[in-house]
Amino acid sequence: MKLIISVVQDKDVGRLLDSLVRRGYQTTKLASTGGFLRQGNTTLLIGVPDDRVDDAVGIIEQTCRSRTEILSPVAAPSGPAEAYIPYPVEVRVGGATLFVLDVEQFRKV
Ligand code: 2BA
Repeated sequence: MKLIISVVQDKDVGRLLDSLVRRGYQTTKLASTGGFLRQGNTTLLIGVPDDRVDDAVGIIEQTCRSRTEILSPVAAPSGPAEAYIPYPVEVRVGGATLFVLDVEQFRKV
C-alpha cells in the first residue's frame, strides 16, 4: 500500500474529491497553508493499493490546474530588510505537489 500526500489548490479540491470518490478512493482532507505564499491550500491523504497509484495520480493530474498568483510585498519596511520584497511578484502555483510514501502498516481497529 502507498500513501499519496497531495497538496492542491483550494479551487481544485471540490472537483478532485468528486473524481476520487467516484472512482472508489478513500481520502482525508486537511486544511493547510503554503509556507511561501502563506495562502490556504488543501492537503489530501489518499491511501491506495500499489497497483492503483498511477490511476490516482492520473486523476490528480487531470483535475489540478496550474495558476499564476501575485505575491504582494510580504513585510512592512520596518521589518527585517531581507524579508521585504517591495514589489509584487508573479508566482506559478500547482497543479499539485505529490509525495508517494510506502505504508508499513494499514489498520482499522
Ligand atoms: P507555497 O509554499 O505557498 O508555494 C507556492 C508557490 O510559490 C510554489 O508553487 C512555487 O511556485 C513558489 N515557491 C515556493 N517556495 C518558493 C521559494 N522558496 N522561492 C521561490 N518560489 C517559491 P508549487 O511548487 O506548486 O507549490 C504549491 C504548494 O505545495 C506550496 O505552497 C506548498 O504548500 C506545497 N509544497 C510545494 N513543495 C513542497 C515541498 N517540497 N514540501 C512541502 N510542501 C510543498
